[in-house]
Amino acid sequence: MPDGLVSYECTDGVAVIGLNRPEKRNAIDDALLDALSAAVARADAEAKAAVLFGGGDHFCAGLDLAEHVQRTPAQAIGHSRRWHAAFAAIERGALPYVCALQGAVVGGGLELAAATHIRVAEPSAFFALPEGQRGIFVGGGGSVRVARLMSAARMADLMLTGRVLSAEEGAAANLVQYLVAPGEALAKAKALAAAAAGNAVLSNYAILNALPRIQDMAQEDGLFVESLASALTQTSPEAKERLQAFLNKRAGKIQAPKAE
Ligand code: 1HE
Repeated sequence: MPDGLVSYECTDGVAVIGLNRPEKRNAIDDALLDALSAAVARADAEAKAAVLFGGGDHFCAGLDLAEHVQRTPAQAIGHSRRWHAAFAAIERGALPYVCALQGAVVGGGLELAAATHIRVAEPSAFFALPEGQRGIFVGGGGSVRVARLMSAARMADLMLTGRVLSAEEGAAANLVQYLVAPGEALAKAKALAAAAAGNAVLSNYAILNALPRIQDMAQEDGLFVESLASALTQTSPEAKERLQAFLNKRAGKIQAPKAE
């Protein structure tokens, strides 16, 4: 895919998708959303994991406000539903997504990051939800995904007061799993995606699609679905081979983390 609003490359089963509108801080307009959806569909067809990053100094400034100011309420509903569909293809597809964050991760940018499965941030990353200040509400799935990550109480604090979280505060609030040195987020995200791409396909599918749904279930239902997912992953010849590889000492052992 040529480097238009979204860049795309795929190497060794890892698709790398870049928001490429740095002059507008990667603000998401309809054209960028379409390009992102096309890249996600292409990754689905040819990759085993994916990385999402923002070109320039900022991951994403959220919704393109210049376009949004023109929308009627009816158009705003349709627009929000289009974002939901686009982000659901990331969150509940078959590919693990890792995103690399720097600079602004705000509004719809945070909603997009929350649709990925692992978030890696550089010290420059900051998190905000300025929808209240702009007179609108989240519409890209944030009231579900961001609230579940950081809690509705913390999210309300950001939205009501305009509070901006630093990278470290974002990590403490569960928005970030990995904090890395300046300039290292993309490389770390690629390494994590490569690790996830090495897993069995059905295991990854269950991790992305069963695990989050089980959180929405009653305990007994969740345990039942867990057993079904466990049985499903076992049907794969890959599972037998991987288990046998460990038993035959062909697979690596788990290593304790190295002391800092
Ligand atoms: C934009 C946008 C945008 C920048 N829509 N054009 N999001 C926000 O409220 C965030 C608004 N943006 C900012 O606060 C700042 O731009 C940043 C902190 C992200 C970056 O600051 P800076 O100094 O690097 O850039 P800048 O000079 O503010 O912006 C550069 C250009 O990008 C400028 O356009 P130009 O033609 O004057 O050069 C800005 O107007 C443009 N730009 N952000 C449109 N968001 C599904 S619901 C989701 C709801 C939301 O996402 S609400 C949050 C929206």
